[in-house]
Amino acid sequence: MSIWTNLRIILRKWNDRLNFIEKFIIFALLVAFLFPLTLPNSYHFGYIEIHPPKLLCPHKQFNLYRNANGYFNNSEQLATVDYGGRYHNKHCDSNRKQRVAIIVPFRNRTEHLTIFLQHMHSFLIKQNQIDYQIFIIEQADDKPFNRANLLNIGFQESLGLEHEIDCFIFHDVDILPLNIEQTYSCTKLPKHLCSYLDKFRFVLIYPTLFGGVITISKEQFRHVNGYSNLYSGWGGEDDDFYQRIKHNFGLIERYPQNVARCTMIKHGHEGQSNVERQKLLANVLDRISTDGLSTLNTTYVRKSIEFYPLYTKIQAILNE
Ligand code: NGS
Repeated sequence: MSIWTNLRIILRKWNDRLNFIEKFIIFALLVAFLFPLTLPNSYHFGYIEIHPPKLLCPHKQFNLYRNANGYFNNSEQLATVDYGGRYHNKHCDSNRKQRVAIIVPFRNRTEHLTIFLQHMHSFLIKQNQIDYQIFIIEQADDKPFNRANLLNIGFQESLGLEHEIDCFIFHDVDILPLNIEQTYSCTKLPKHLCSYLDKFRFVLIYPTLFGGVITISKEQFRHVNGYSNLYSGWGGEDDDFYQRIKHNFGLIERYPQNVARCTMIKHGHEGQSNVERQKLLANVLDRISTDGLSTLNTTYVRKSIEFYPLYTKIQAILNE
């Protein structure tokens, strides 16, 4: 007897034994189970995979040169950057071009900063997708490093200098894009860039990872009240921010694995871990409106603003 005949006998027996309500419940359970299988894989895990926007006018005349360590470094391109780390390409005046602030939290990583600036300017000018300015936000005190607090400060201070910014890229200083197709600009939802790092053999370490490099529009960032200011020391602040985004917008975006590839500059220990992070992560949603941009002014004092050829540096002293 074939499998199909066996199945028909079993189904007929069931049909005789089960009443209408039982049949309906089984049908509903089957639909509930099968429907999600028709959605893209990533959807189940809180993110949606999107294709990178097509580049508006990539630079034909420049090539991406790698130096001996494999990082991009094209001095011809670096010469086109304006003081303060601003870049505006007059030859590609599309009104769809976004004005972007690249915000980099920083302390004691001067050798990374040099590599970062050369690599990022070379990469972004070759892409020629955005008008941008690089802001280095330095924590000028000895307290535990507070990455998220510095990102909020970068948001507020950069807008104080440049009112026209409409998109933000929050960027660690030790992460560098490898693939020119990874378009650096804001898309519909907040987006995780560099999801696939060489350090982790280009595997996404967990589906809700939202650290390293992200893009978000000015309105979206204001809408979630920015990052929490309370994560002093390493870890958790990006997971907190993911929850804020998920709560307000439902999903984050990512580019596919062959596109969102980045390298991490090798270095030693991350610094002091935040032992309070699990406690904070337990009540993220209760704190959204009372911890973030709305309370930022109580958390720091601006020490200086300095303009260098490849970046603008803002120093802040944190209160706690
Ligand atoms: C998680 C951290 C995140 C961090 C991620 C990747 O465990 O803040 O590792 O870190 N979350 C908590 O500690 C709760 S990485 O290895 O890339 O430095 O971003």
